[in-house]
Amino acid sequence: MASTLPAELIKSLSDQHPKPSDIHFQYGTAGFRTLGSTLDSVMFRVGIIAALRSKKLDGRTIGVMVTASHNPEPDNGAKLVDPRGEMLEASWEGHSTTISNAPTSDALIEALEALVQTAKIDLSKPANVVYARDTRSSGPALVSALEDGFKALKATTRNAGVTTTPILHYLVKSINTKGTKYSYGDDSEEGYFQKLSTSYKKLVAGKAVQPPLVVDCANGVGALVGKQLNEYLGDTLQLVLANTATTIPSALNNACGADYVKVSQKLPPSLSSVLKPGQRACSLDGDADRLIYYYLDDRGGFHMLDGDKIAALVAAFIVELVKVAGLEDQMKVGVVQTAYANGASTRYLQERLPVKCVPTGVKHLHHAAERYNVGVYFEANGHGTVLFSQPTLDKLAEYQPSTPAQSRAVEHLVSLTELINQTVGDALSDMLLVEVVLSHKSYSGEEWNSLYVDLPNRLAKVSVPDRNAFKTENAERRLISPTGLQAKIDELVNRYQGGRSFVRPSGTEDVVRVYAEAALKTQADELAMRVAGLVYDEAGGEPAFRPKEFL
Ligand code: 16G
Ligand code: MG
Repeated sequence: MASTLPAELIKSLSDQHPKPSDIHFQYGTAGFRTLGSTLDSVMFRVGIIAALRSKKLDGRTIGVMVTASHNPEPDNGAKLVDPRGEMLEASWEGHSTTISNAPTSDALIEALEALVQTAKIDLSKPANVVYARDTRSSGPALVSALEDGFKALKATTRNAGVTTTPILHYLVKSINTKGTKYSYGDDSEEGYFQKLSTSYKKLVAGKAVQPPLVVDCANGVGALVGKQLNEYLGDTLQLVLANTATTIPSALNNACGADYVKVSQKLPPSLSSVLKPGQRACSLDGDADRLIYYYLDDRGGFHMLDGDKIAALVAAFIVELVKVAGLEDQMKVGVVQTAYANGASTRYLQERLPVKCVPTGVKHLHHAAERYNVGVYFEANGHGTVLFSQPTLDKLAEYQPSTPAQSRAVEHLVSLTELINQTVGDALSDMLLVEVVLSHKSYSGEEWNSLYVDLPNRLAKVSVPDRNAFKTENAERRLISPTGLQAKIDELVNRYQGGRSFVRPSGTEDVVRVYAEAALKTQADELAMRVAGLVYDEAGGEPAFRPKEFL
């Protein structure tokens, strides 16, 4: 290989971004994520890693997103995006962790040299990176550390500014497919808005305009992007944007946003004076890649429509279109869920199409969904999308329908492939998708909600000294370690009608998570509390909830 690493340049820049000696960093489920104030050295190194990853892939453009999603404002993080807009290849997660923990500049250079050797990176190749950040106040300083990393490897870069995670994924794929027959779209924010709004307008043409939709932007970047999308949509759909305070740092994800709604199963208090009974509303998270819908009934009762309900709505709609199009035999639709999927949703879906359960985390769902012709994947927390395989896209393009009904269904399917951001779950794209289905079916929130009745459920978490002591199998539905704990959980679960519960270590926080569902709400709460108690007894942790909550 012709070139070597510019060690002097790396060292002089690295000395300006020393690694804190007392912190061990980890590239987890969603990249690096921790307190923003500790991430300077990590960001510098992420810049280098992104450039090396691009060199490894012959100069194809790699993405870096600076965000901590639904986490509190003081947190921040970085996520690398591979050329097709998907998550970083798993083996590089380990490389990233190793490099982020090299204690000194010299150790960093040694670790980088080792990576160049083991991954067989040709340093003479170009490096291209596109990057963006969310609205967090720690963002600008962290981006400048990231840029020093790019400089250290003399990468060619493009700053996509403040934008959503899904738009960054869209840009990566669009840049890498530009000028090819598989062009994903124009590689600009405008291209994204055009693609989404044009396909939305095609899909709802001739339908009654949906009533205004309240959108809780979590006081994050979704507010900025939602405002622009609103303009592109014009009078085809009115978005009433709420929680748009992007410049008040403490407001981000605070008592609002998709995670707040999903976990607390409550309306964000800020919406209580905005939302009218029967009106649809949805919440995005801090980087706009999750979506949860809800509405209030006439008596003010709150009803949540989470990722499972979105999967049910969307999958049934696509299956119907495929059938009307006469493509049933050639286009197999399947659904991917995780153990968190409500048991009632799994039952509903299994009656209609194949359903697979995989471990938590987008990369697992995404890869499993790629195995279907049309793969619908959603996590209960509202992260998800629909993937159309390349042969499926080709088939849709070539297909000769024989009736007007078939032809309309095929046109709709083609427009759906454009409306849906297939690189990653995208709250705004998913929101338009939901609106399309509601409009086609003339469903109110209440009618959508009645597709199936959620089993009451409860999430709890327990802080433990070592979450790595908890190991799972069968897509996280059973514990294999600590030994004996699963048998105790089984014994408890058997005592509850419709009971189901599982325990898994979190991939993003130093806690163990507990999920429970049962036929009655009080029983789901009690089961979660008891299983959390078992975990606590086993691991000597702290239940991160007050038992009072369960009364
Ligand atoms: C991350 C994952 C999300 C998952 C969540 C689980 C990505 C991009 N995001 O946010 O899919 O649901 O972690 O968190 O993979 P946990 O492991 O702490 O429960
Ligand atoms: Mg997010």
